[in-house]
Amino acid sequence: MATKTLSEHLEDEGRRTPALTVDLATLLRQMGECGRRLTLVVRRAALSGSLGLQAGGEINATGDTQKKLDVLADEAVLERIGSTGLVGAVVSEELKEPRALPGREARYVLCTDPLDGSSNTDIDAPMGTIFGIHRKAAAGPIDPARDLIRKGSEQVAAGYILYGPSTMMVYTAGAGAHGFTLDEERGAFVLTHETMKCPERGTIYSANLGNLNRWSPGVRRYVDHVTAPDPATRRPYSLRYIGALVGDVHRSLINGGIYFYPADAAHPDGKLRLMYECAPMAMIVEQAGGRASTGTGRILDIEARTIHQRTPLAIGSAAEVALYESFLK
Ligand code: AHM
Ligand code: MG
Repeated sequence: MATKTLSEHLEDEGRRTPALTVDLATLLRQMGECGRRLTLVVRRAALSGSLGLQAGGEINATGDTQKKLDVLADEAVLERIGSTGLVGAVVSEELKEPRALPGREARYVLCTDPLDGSSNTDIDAPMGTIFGIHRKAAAGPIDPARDLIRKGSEQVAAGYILYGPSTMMVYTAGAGAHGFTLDEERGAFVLTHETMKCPERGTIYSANLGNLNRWSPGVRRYVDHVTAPDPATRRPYSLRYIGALVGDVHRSLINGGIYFYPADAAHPDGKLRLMYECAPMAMIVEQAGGRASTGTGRILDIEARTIHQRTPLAIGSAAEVALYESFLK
């Protein structure tokens, strides 16, 4: 039976991996605490009157109507991360501008989608929290151009928390991706998926096919290909779509397969946001041996221009993402 807690694992890893500093371990532990808190918030949402839209129908930084749970999740992340004094600024899907946090020792920047897949709030379906962590180039006040507008490859850690039948936290600090399941009886995340390996191939594709007619001819030809029967290559692939990136990527990590959200007429740069959705998920999947691409280039190599910029995304099994790319050439 699995027994090692997230805290114990971080201590052990910290001794083995110099990049996993004490401060970084503190931030990862606090994100775990945040996941514990949000597990309760999400589970009790119908009972506590937290389903539905935020009063006033506010529109968040990227044009989505905020749900009550989006706001509660954002507050939980800011509170937990703020309490460490280690983070100088938080970039969040729910905040138009980066939120500066006090802390003389603040050497990190946290990018987060506090509640990803929040269209699932009211139907009791999976959702997640995504985060990526950058180290500031220098101590002192945040310099947006230098500290916030970064490449995904510069992240020092990334993770997600999946609120499903159980709550799981998966993180990487550049030495593999490790998964923990929340043991609610112990009140701790326990290591259940050490050194996760994304299968090289998979037979599931995951995308919002409602957008099919808006996709480029290359993406449509790819869909024709994976749905054409060919037993030798295990086609047709099956379609699965949770509608929460965290859930769809988690399945791809475990079972193999691909998730994609391409550009289309309504989303010329794709829908998903680079800094707090695509880059963290890309770091985790690459650390597990998978691949994350715009369709034509590596997600982690994109130079961000703005904190809320979007990018097309294809992510999952290395060979499946390479196949997708071959149709976009
Ligand atoms: P959100 O951060 O506002 O929840 O949007 C991101 C979500 C992803 O989790 C999911 O894969 C995608 O948007 C679903 O979009 P669509 O409803 O267009 O299929
Ligand atoms: Mg999201």
